[in-house]
Amino acid sequence: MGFDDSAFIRACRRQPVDTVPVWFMRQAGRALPEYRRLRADRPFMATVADPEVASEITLQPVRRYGVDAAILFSDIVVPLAAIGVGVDIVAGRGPVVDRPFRSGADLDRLRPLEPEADIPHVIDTVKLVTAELDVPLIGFCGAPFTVASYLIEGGPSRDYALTKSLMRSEPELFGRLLDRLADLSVAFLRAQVGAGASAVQLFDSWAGALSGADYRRHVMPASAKVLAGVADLGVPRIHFGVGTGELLGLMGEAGADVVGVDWRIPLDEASRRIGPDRAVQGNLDPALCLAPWPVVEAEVADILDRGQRTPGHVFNLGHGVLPDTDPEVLARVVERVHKGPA
Ligand code: 1CP
Repeated sequence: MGFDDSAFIRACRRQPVDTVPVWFMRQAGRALPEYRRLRADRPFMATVADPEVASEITLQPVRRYGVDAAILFSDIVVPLAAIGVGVDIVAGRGPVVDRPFRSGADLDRLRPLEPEADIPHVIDTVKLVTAELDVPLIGFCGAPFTVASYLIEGGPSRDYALTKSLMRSEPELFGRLLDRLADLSVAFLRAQVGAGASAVQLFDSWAGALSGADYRRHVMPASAKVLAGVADLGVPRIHFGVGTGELLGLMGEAGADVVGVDWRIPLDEASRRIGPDRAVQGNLDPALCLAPWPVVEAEVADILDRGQRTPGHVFNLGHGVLPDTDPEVLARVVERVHKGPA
């Protein structure tokens, strides 16, 4: 692997670094005018399916911000679409599923992913990107629970009522669904690493909606299966969720090398909950990036300071870049992070 000595990979492995590495979730996207220009008349899924355009979008934030890692331009529902589940990304809303998951019969619609046949464009995009990049590329997938929430709810949800109801009323079926989604995610991640990605992130964005007990019993086994399913590849595995203060220890136990942390909990306290054997990633509130620079700067400095009291720190936001963010502010955040703790 060519990036073993990069700050990003070293921090993920809890090795000493000269400068704290930084990247941003959703760094490719609507905050960038050059992204909006490329997307102007292209539907999301068509953009993902075009390796020339998808690779350009992946590279844009690396050029603009000077971040220490790129993340593939794709989406957590791309593998579902690739196996024939009717799902589209609707502008201003997110993933919308034609026929939501309701019963055991719907399991048959979730066949295994065959990457060479089903997602050749993703493999080609990774190859194009990694040929250009001088920083590591992060591959990613959705965690089984978060992907299941879209399948069951039919789209974005506030309360995950149908998902939680199925989880508790038909735990066996829910477990089989998550197990299938885990297989899909493993195949998706392995294809990305096989084509050149140097790290992976498992996005369990909505796991914070669960209690620790429900997470441990109904969700953790499938996420652990995904993380174990790529362990032999030797690339760092980042495990991220939002509102997961009560779940951080379990998310580490699920098998991650790095646990992503949102802004609701101080980074050093998060690390204490996660334990000494894992690095942490985070945790600037993306909303603060819209505040005047002195506010942002003070927060970045505080996070860097707390990061020194963790076994390894990758600087990031606590969730994705908000569309109204001034790209200039993110560039300044990168510069400030690279200057290091006071
Ligand atoms: O720069 C990057 O981070 C790379 C690209 C990326 C990633 C990692 C996209 C592009 N999507 C994702 C993952 C993803 N998709 C997650 C996990 C990360 C997170 O929590 O933000 C989730 C929950 C989704 C689902 C999704 N796709 C949503 C959220 C809807 C909800 O439930 O609130 C949305 C809006 C999308 C569409 C999407 N995916 C990516 C982009 C740039 C967009 C917006 C496209 C558009 O509006 O035109």
